[in-house]
Amino acid sequence: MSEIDAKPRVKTRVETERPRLHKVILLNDDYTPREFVVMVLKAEFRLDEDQAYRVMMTAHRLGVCVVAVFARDVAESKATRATDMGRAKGHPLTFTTEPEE
Ligand code: TYC
Repeated sequence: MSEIDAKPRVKTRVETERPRLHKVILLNDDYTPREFVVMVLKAEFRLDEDQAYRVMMTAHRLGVCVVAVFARDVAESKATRATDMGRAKGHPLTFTTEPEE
């Protein structure tokens, strides 16, 4: 038997990156009633009254507010569902998503 160990000594390492989380962002508009925004935030994002009111008022004052972060598919479907809730009542209420840094 040979004394030479011919096993390969090079290990391959696959570099994996954790998928980025995505923010759901609430956009202000001039038409959707405040109470309706609060209702949608409670229904789709499970915020309580106080959290929903604060998020709504932040978007109202600053133009945008991050609602929450999720895996990409969850963020996109929640943003679509929440936006559609407004559209169903004729409101321009809009939620968008963007990846976290
Ligand atoms: N700006 C709206 C109003 O004065 C209320 C509102 C708040 C709408 C936040 C959208 O994301 C929003 N009726």
